[in-house]
Amino acid sequence: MLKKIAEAMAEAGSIAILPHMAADGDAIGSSLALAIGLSEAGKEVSVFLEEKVPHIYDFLPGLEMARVYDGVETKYDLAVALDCGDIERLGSRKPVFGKAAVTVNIDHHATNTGFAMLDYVDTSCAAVGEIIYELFGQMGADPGKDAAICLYTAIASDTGGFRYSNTTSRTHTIASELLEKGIDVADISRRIFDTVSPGKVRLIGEAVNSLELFEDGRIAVMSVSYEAMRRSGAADEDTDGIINIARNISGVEAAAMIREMENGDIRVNLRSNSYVDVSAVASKYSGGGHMRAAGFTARNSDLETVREMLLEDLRGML
Ligand SMILES: [Mn+2]
Repeated sequence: MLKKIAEAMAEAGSIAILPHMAADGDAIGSSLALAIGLSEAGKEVSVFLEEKVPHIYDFLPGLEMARVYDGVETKYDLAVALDCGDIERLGSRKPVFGKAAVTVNIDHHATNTGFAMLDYVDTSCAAVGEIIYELFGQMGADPGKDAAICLYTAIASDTGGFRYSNTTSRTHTIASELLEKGIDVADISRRIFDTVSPGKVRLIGEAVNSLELFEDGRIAVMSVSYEAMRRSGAADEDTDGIINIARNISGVEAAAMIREMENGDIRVNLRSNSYVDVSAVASKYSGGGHMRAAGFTARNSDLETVREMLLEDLRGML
């Protein structure tokens, strides 16, 4: 299938690349790497984003090919969704995908719904970045230093710096080959892992203050109201990774961060350490993800209701 996708891309003149909404390092890094590869192959490439790229990714090569989608419906020969478990993750960009002559879905989420003409879902890959690296091979292309920076960012992001259980020997092999391109690992790591905004530090304070432990400390829940979010001055992207503080507490198996958005929606991020399948909980509420990291959005609800609902689900899984 990956070969078929490479062939379809070779035949296409214009290609739209669509990472999931609230794009993370894997979604953005994979998208930019693919954009660099395809534009070097002479394709007309656009990366359409749902929101502005988080500042920590400002250093990535290829950003000049990316922009926030403005709603103008252009027909592409091929549109590819990256790191999207389902079509709803494309948000306002669904028409760009739907109108393309050929649609492609490249992902690694077990909950992927297979929504394209050409679906390639490999759940054994830690990051979509690994699949894009292989796609370069199928295209007969060699990633240069710029694409390598993007792919390394993608893979390092989704593996938490090669620390999560999704990290495989192949993950390291690919990373090793990316290092051969002369990328500066220390610089990339510092930018994506060790840089925080003042707003994020204040938001961490709010989240930690809200922390509650249940079931002898096996469940950890953090709840952040919109008011707390506003008070901290944090941006949406600043919520990234805060849930790990709860997950990392000794004795905790399942952690949830429940956050009230400006529009009243409740965003839930879930993590587990060894046996609770949080993707099953997320699926129940039309969300998705992986066994150890998943999420969903609850509409027409409130923090307290979602918290109660989740607690019941998580208790049932211990
Ligand atoms: Mn991913």
